[in-house]
Amino acid sequence: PAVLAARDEAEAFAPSNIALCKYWGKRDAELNLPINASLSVSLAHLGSRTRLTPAGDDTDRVWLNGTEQAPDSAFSRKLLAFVELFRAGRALPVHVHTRNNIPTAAGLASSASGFAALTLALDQWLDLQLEPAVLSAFARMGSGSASRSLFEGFVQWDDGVRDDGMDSHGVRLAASWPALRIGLVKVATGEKAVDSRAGMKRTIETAHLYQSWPLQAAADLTRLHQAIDTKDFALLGQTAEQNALSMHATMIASWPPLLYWTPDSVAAMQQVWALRQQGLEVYFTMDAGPNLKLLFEADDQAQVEQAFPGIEVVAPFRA
Ligand code: 2P0
Repeated sequence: PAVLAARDEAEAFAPSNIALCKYWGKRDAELNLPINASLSVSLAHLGSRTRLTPAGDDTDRVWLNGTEQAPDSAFSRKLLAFVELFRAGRALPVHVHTRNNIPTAAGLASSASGFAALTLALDQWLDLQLEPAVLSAFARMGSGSASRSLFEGFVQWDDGVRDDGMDSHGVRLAASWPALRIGLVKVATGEKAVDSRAGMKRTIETAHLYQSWPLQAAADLTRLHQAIDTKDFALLGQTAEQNALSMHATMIASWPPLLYWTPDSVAAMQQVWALRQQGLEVYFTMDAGPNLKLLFEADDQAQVEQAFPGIEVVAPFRA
């Protein structure tokens, strides 16, 4: 687009999201095109807010939670490379201010909400007025899971068939589930040794078990749609938990092995299973890290909070 100027200021928010059917593996690493479609739920008010202003000092600068980031840091370089996709060589130096209100204690990744908020802010700043699906496809190029953070509620990220990836973006599902709750259980914080990008690559390259993953994901996607359509919470929870454990099985079967769990992660899983044996409908999912995200319904919130002190509970569909 022939954009020559930028607005004085643009600001946008995007939510974080938790996948019930995970994204694990790329068919194109440059464009972040996935091997399998995934399905997530966005975390309402928890996410990233990004503000863009023209750089008065003619220098690109980046702040995260109020702290300026070194220009040569991985964070700044990845973010500014993404900005460059939109500027396309035009001289529009920018100051980027990003804030995450995701409790750092929850150990949630912020790249999904961060790239989604940045995409929305860039669209405003450059007055591009791109369609949501196009914005989602752009956000995907920053970080795959960001394609899902463009939307609220349940979101499916389609794998797509095109080489340019323009059919691989998030699509919001019409369904709502007001009683659904997500509990963030902190097991450990701190940087992970192997990030998702490197982890997926290693799994694909070294784990034969990965061959079964696309089949698992496809079957789980069908089951999740059925669960959402019929409001079958047990089916939703079972499917999400089995999907997460299947993804982790492929990681563990990689070489060198990728085990994101700590003994405390396993203890928390066993506690979830024990609670289910006692009749409490609670399930978990896990991403490329040691923390658990619990799935349950509003009626069981008090019991879940009692079993997991310090849990942060999100109501994704509550206004
Ligand atoms: C997911 N994860 O579906 C899966 C489950 C982690 C485990 O999406 O390389 O940060 O930037 O496309 O999006 C995290 O991967 O990876 C992720 P890139 P991303 O939520």
